[in-house]
Amino acid sequence: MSKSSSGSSRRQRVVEPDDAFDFASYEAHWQKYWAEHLAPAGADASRKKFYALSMFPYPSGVLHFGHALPYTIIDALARYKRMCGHDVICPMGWDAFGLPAENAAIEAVRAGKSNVHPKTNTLANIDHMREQMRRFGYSFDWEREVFTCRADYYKWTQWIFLKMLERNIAYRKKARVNWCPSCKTVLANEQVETIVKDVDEFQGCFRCGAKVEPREIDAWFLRITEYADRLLNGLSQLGKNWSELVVSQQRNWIGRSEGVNIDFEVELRHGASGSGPLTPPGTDGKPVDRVPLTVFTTRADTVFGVTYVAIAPEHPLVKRILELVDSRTHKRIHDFIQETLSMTEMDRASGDEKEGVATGMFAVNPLNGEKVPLFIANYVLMYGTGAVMAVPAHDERDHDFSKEYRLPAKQVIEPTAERKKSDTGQRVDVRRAAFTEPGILVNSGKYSGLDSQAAIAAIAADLKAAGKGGPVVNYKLRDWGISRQRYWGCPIPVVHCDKCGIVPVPERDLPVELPDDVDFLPTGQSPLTLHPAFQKTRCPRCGNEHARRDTDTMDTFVDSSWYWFRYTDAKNGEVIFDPAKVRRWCPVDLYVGGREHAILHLIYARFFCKFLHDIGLVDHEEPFTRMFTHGLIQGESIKVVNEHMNRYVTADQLEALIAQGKARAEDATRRIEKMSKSKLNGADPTELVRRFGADTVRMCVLFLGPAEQDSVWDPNGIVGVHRFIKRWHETILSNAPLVENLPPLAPDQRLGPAAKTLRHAAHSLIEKATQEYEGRYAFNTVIARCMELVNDIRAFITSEKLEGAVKGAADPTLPARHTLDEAFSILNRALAPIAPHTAEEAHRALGGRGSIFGQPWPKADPAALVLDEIELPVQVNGKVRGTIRVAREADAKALEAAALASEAVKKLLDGKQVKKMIAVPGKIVNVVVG
Ligand code: ANZ
Ligand code: ZN
Repeated sequence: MSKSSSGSSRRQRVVEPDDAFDFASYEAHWQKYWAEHLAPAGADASRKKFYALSMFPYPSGVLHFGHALPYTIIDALARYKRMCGHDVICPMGWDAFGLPAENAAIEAVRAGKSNVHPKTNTLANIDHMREQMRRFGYSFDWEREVFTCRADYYKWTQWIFLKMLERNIAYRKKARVNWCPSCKTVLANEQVETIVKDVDEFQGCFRCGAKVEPREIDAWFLRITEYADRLLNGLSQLGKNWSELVVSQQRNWIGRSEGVNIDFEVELRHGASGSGPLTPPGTDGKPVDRVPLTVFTTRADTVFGVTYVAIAPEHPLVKRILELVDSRTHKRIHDFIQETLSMTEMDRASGDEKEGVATGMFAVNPLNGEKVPLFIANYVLMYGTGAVMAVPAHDERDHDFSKEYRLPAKQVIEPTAERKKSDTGQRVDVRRAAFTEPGILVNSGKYSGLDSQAAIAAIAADLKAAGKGGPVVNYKLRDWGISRQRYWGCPIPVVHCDKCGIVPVPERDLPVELPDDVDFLPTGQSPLTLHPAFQKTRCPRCGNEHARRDTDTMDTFVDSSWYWFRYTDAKNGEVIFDPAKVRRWCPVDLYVGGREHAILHLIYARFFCKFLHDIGLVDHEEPFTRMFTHGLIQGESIKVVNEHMNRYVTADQLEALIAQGKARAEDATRRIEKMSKSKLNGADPTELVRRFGADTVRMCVLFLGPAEQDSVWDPNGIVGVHRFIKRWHETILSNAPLVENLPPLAPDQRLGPAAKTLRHAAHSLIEKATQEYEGRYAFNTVIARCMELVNDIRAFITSEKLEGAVKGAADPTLPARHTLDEAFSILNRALAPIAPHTAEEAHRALGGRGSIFGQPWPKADPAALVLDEIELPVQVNGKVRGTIRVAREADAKALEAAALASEAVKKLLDGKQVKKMIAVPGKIVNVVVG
C-alpha cells in the first residue's frame, strides 16, 4: 500500500474478504479474554512503570481515523512495554463538555425533536464509542475511565480553580470578546472565520456566517502569563523528546522578546483635528495637558528615525483623545475603532491593509525632542505597551503605513562596511523599502557611529538614568480567558454577593453541580442565568440570602488540562488524587496526539502541571516526557464539474456516471484532502473492522507511512494487509505440527546455511522492531519486515522439505525445525503489539500457554546478526592473486580494507603505490598497483 494513490487510473472496488477466515470469532474471544485476564496497571509495583497516554476524545459518537491512528499507536506501545516487563498504565476517558453537544441539542429542539439533552446525547455517544474502541482490541484501563462532564470529575476542576483564585492566578476583568449577534453567543477566536460575500470580506460566525461584533463583558482569566518564563524554559528541557515543530510553535506562541521601553510625551490638545497638517505644532486646538506614552521597541537604535507614533485602538489613551478632538475627528476615530475591533488580532497583525487615523495630537521624542504625529493604527495590538514608535526607514510595517499616509522616512542605520559590499547592502534606499538589518547609526546625535547592538545598550542605559524607560522583556502570551456564556461546561465555583463581592464557594460545598433542567437555547446570556434555582444562593461569607452564583461555565480546555493526573486515582472521592499515586505514574512517558493541539492544549496542560507543582501536589514540572504528534490520514476526493453537475462523487459513482455518459473521465478532479463527509472521501474505521477485522485495520493505519507524517488512505490497501494477516495466520496454523514436541538439539547438531540465513532474518527483525517500538515509531517498516519474514519462513519450509512431526532426537531436520520454531515465535511477538488477536491465536496454535503478552519481548542474539563469512577473490592488476574472508554483507569499504590487509596484496605491493581499487560486494576486489 503506497502513500499516494493519486494516479488517474480508474480504481477497483474494495473487495470483501473472500472466504471463511474466521477472524471475527477469535477477535471477540481474545477481547473477552483480555478483559478478564490482563493484569491491570499497578498490579506489580516492583516493575518499572510506563505511562502511555493518548489525547482523550470529544465524544462525538463516531470513532474516525483521527482516533484510530493515535489509539492504535498507543495501544501497540502499551502492549510492547508490557512484554518488556513494565507495569503499564494506558487509560482512556472523555473530554465530554463542549459546544457540539449543546449545539446538536439546540438544533434538534429547533427541528421539533425531543429528548436531546446534551447529557443524554453525550453519555449515549460515550457508550457507543467505548464499544467501538473495544472492537479495536485496545487494552485501555477502563476502570480508570474519567468523564469531564461528571460531577465526580469537575468537582476537582472547580477545586483547582479555587486554588488558583486563592493564589491570584484566577481573576476577573472586563474583556472584549467575539460576539455573534444571530447565535447570540460568544465565539472563541477559533470559531471566527473570514467570510467572503460578493465583494465584501468580513469576520463571521463559523456556524451562521453573521458578522461578528466585539463586546465587552466581565470574564474570568487565568494568569498564565505569570508562567511565561517557566513555560519557555521548560521547552529546552524537553529537547528531542518533543517534535521540533511543536516546540517552535510553543516558543512563538509564548513570544519572548527583549527590548526597551521608551517614554514619549503626548501633548493633549482640546479641539484637535486629525485632518489638520501632520507637521507640528498642531495649529488647531489648545494644549491642555502632557501625558507620558510608553512605547515598546526591539530596535531602540532607530529612535532618531521615528517619524510618527501609533497606538492600538484599545489603548487607554484613546478615551482621553476622544474627549478632546473635534466632532469630525471623533466620528472618524469612533468608526475606525469599530471596524478594527471587528477584525481578529491575527488579521490585524498580518493584515495587508494597514490603516489608521491621525489624532491631530503630537508625541515628543525624549531623545531628540522632535514632535511627531500620533496615530491610532490597526496593526498595533495590545501587546507590549500597545504603542509603537514608528520608523518607516527601518521597519516594514511602518514603511507600508507611511506610504499610505505620506509620512516621511528618515534613515538612521547604514549597512556595516562588510554589508555594503554585498548586493543588498549597496541598494539601500529607505524611500523605496525599509532597511531592516542592524548596522551602523547615522543622524543619531551622540550615538552616531555606534553599531546597533552597542547603541541599544547605550540608549537603554541613558533612558533608565533619565527615568524615561529602560530594558524590558515582553511576551506575546496573553492571560487565558476561560468564561463561556454557554450551558454545557463546568460551572465556575464563585458567588456574587452585593455586600461581599466575589466570594469563592467553600471547598466543602463542591461540586457546584450543573443543573439538568436548563433552557439552553441561546439568548445572549448564559443559559444558567435563566435558572433561578441555580443562580439564587446564600452568600457563604455573610449569609445574605440574595447572593447569585456565577453563571459562566469554563472553557473545555480547562477540563483537559489535568485529566491524566486523575487517571492515576480516578475514583478518589476525598481528594483530587493521592500524590503518591501521581508519583508512581507521572510524568507521562509517552503522549500521543494530533498536531492541532501543538499549542493550546499542550501549553495549558504544562501550565496546570506547573501550578499543581507550586501548590505542592506534584513533584515534577513537565507533564509529558515524550510527545509524539501524528499526522492526518487524508482521503482522495473526486469532484466532477461539467454542464450537468458540480459536486463530489465516490469512485463508484464516477464509474457509473461515465457508464451513463453523464460525465467524462476528464471532468473529474482528484485531490488529497482531509477526510470529510461532504467530500465523500472518508472511510469509516469501525465499518472496516466489521468487514476485515480489528487486526487488519490496526495494521493498515500503521502501514500507511511514517506515523508523524500525513498519509493517504488507500481503499485497496486494506485488502493487501488483510491478505497478509490471513497468510501469517495460515502459515502458523498449518505448520505448527512441524515444531511440535521438539527434542532439544544435541551439541553436534549444527544449523545449515539456510537455517543460519533464516535466523539472521528473524534476529535482525527483533533488532529493527525494538528500535521502532522504543522510539522511532516507523511501524510501517516493522510490518514490511514481518511480511518478508513470512515469505522467508515459507521458502525455508519448502527448501528444507519439512513435513509432518519430528522423528525423534536423531531426525536430521531437527536443527531446521528449531530454527523454524524460533522464527515463528519471533514473528508472532514482533507483530503482537500491532495485531494482538492474531498473535494470540498463533501463540496458542504453537502450544503457548496464557497470553502472548505474558511472554517476554525477544532479544536479538548478536551471533545471529552476523551472517557467515564468505570467500572472495582478490585481483591485482587483472590477475587473481589470492582470496579474502569477509562477512557476507561486508560493503565496499570493508572489502578494500580486507584486501589491503591480505598477504597476497601486501606481498605484491612491496613499496609500490595503490592507484585504484574497485570492490564489488559479494563478488570480487580489484587492486591496481603502479
Ligand atoms: C521600532 C522599530 C524599528 C521596531 C525598527 C522594529 C524595527 P517583537 O519582536 O515581535 O516583540 N511593536 C511593539 N509593540 C507592538 C504592538 N503592540 N503591536 C504591533 N507592533 C508592535 O516586535 C517588537 C517590535 O514590534 C517593536 O520594535 C515595535 O516596532 C513593534 F526598525 O519599534 B519596533
Ligand atoms: Zn456576602
